[in-house]
Amino acid sequence: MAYRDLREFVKALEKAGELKRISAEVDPVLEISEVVQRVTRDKNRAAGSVGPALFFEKPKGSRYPLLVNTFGSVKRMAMAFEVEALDEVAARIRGFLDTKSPQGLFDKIKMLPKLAELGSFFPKNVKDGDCREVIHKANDVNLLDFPILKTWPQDGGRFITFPLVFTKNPETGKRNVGMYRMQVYDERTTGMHWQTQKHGAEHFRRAREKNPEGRIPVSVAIGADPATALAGMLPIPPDLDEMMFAGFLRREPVEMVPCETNELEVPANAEIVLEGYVNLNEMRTEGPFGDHTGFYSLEGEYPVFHVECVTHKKDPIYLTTVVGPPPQEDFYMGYAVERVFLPVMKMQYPEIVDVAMPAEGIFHNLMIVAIRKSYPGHARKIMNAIWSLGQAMFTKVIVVVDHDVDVHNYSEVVWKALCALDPERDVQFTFGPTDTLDHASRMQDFGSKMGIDATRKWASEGFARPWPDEILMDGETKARVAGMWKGLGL
Ligand SMILES: Cc1cc2nc3c(=O)[nH]c(=O)nc-3n(C[C@H](O)[C@H](O)[C@H](O)COP(=O)(O)O)c2cc1C
Ligand SMILES: [Mn+2]
Repeated sequence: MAYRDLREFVKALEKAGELKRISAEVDPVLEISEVVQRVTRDKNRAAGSVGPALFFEKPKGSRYPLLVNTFGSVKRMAMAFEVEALDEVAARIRGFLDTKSPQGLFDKIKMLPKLAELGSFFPKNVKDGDCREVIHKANDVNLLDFPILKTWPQDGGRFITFPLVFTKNPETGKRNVGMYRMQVYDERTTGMHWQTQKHGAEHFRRAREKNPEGRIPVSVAIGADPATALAGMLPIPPDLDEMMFAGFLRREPVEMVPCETNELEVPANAEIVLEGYVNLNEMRTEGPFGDHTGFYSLEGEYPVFHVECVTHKKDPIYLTTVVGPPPQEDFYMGYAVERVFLPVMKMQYPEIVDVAMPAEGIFHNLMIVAIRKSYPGHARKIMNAIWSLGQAMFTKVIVVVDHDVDVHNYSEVVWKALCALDPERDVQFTFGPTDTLDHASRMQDFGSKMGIDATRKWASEGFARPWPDEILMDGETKARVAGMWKGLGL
């Protein structure tokens, strides 16, 4: 049975010993963020985790509780997807992909709706939902009722960090859901930080081409059952409905209710819903914001979201996350996405054995890829493939290693990759789109990338020398020493 809503997940986390309640009053301005940092950096915390989920019962200045660090461990991400291990989700996707094999990767991902159909995971429209228990309109709308965090000292203000931003493609009418941070300007206005390559930004541009003076409806849901709440970050193709994918993940359709004041629908089980619009001719300075790079992302011009109506449950839980120096909660959210989508990547590029994105690489800075190398130049081909693969296009540095390197063992990767390298020969530079948060690229959103071919070099690649074997003790000697071990007194 899928989690009905966020509070049911909170109960499950509490039962599993994965959540701590804080009854003392703590300020959402900086203090909660610092509490999260202390928990995250606690040396005694479990491996594969940034500490427990934290439920703040009394954020200062608000009547509503706040939930943070919810998904900050491998275990909690597995719980969110209702599996023992994340590989099970990957296996479900793989099982489906194996049934038919169309040509392109996108075709494959686009088949997922079929899977949804089979299991009837398509979102279901319903008339009413808990998210509408309380309705505020017009002058009654006040975002400051909620314990919205200011996370770092130089932040431009308070930011909503865990929203599901709903828009419709003005040409096809298809829904998109993205997780884009929103800076709170005042009671009824926020920024809308959809980066230029994201689907929300594309909807905005297409609508503006048609009618530059117009507006588009936007609704934002905060807090839902875990699979739905996480769906906004999924790197899936445009026009593939994230709510359908959430239904697939939770094995039950997401129930959607019509908004009160615009034509969009939102998850019926949402804790909080903000309804409104974005003007197509209005931009405003957004930022700075202490980001998941560990640095402040600079001020920039972004669209503005005008909130006309707020609905919520009687006692809404405000879901949020803190980003900052890695690792933080988002590392585990991204790690789960990486594991879940690996089979999709492998389907298109079967030579890929495994991939790893170390936390310090912030997803877009570093990808380590192990391949089963079959022909000259194979490592270069995989680099180019990754640079053209959805949001992996942002990857700044790709390191390609042979299949016998464990990409999750970073010390092995550093050792073997550096040994395999003739830098002038094996490093390749190219240009392309960069992540908006990359503050080093010479222009925002555009810059260079580097691929490192750290595979064994072959004669057919022009390598004229013999390549040495890795040192390994022979089995007979190991067995003999094992036999005498006790007598050695070591
Ligand atoms: C905690 C968190 C915050 C994020 N903030 C932003 C943001 O402010 N702007 C943005 O464009 N993407 C942000 N992202 C990444 C997007 O959610 C992600 O790229 C997603 O796939 C976008 O959806 P779309 O492909 O439908 O546009 C964030 C992700 C996480 C996990
Ligand atoms: Mn999308």
